[in-house]
Amino acid sequence: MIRDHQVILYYGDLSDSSSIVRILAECRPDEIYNLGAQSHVAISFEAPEYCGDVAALGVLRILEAVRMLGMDKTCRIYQASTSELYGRVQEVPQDEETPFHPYSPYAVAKQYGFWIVKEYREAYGMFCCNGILFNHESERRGENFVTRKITLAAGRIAEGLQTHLELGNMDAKRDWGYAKDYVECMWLMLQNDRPQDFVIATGVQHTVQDFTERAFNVNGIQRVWKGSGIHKKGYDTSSGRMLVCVNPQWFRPTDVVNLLGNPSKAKRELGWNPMKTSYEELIRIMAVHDRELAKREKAGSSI
Ligand code: F7E
Repeated sequence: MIRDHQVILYYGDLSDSSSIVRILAECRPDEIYNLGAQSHVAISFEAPEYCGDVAALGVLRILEAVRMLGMDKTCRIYQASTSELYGRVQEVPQDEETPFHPYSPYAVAKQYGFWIVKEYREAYGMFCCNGILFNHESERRGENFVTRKITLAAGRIAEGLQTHLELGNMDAKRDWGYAKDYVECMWLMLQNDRPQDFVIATGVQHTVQDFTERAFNVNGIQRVWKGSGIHKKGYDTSSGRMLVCVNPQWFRPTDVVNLLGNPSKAKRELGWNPMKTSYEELIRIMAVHDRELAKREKAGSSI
């Protein structure tokens, strides 16, 4: 246990029921937000069993611990579900009624989490909700997710610390929002009168290529694209240098390529504003932050 002003950190693990029960027994929380998972889709193909244990059974362990401790009528639970459940999409845009077709070990595990939350709500009357979150990004995003990989590379290339960026499928389309806004919506879901599932998205879609383009623009670099498919390359318009290319190493065995959420229900029933931070502003926040990191790296390396 670590105390840091108002926040107390406990050590526990979603694969370890005893730690979950111990922590909940000590804290007796009013609200639980389960954001825990092995959340990288590509890595779930490398460690599928671990991903299933944590992202699927981990949810069950929390629900059971809450029941065992007699907190099922007092504790509200938020489960981080995901747009990856739509996977090989059945319709565009996706809303709360769109059928699922999970398309990775991660998404299959998350589907169990989604349904077990629904089941405990109906079977035991527990206040538990799924937030079906579309991609939520920020300057705190892990470095191996595509948006952060791009903003970090754009900053380092602008500072002369990196020559180019290698990506996988640049045609994949995502509905990217700002994580800070999405956390507000998670909280609103637990303040609601009754437990329900909600799509949390912006309703705006862009390609990985478009995100890349704009992140470089924030850094004052304009590019021109040549070629297609695995031969697609981005060149600096002023120097003619190749800055972006495709490396099939980043392709996935099955990739989700057309995610676009319809946040109407969250807007209507929770009063949530999906456009608080625009796509352009999100990229600016991330790119400016990561340019600053690159500047510091450069200053450090030249000492
Ligand atoms: O990939 C393509 C890749 O890894 C986005 C997680 O938080 O959001 C996230 O899952 C797209 C994919 O996120 C690279 O093939 C191209 O089509 O940033 P990502 P994700 O897979 O959408 C959902 C909502 C979650 O629930 C997940 O936990 O970008 N892509 N080139 C690449 N992706 C990566 N990572 N790296 C590349 O070089």
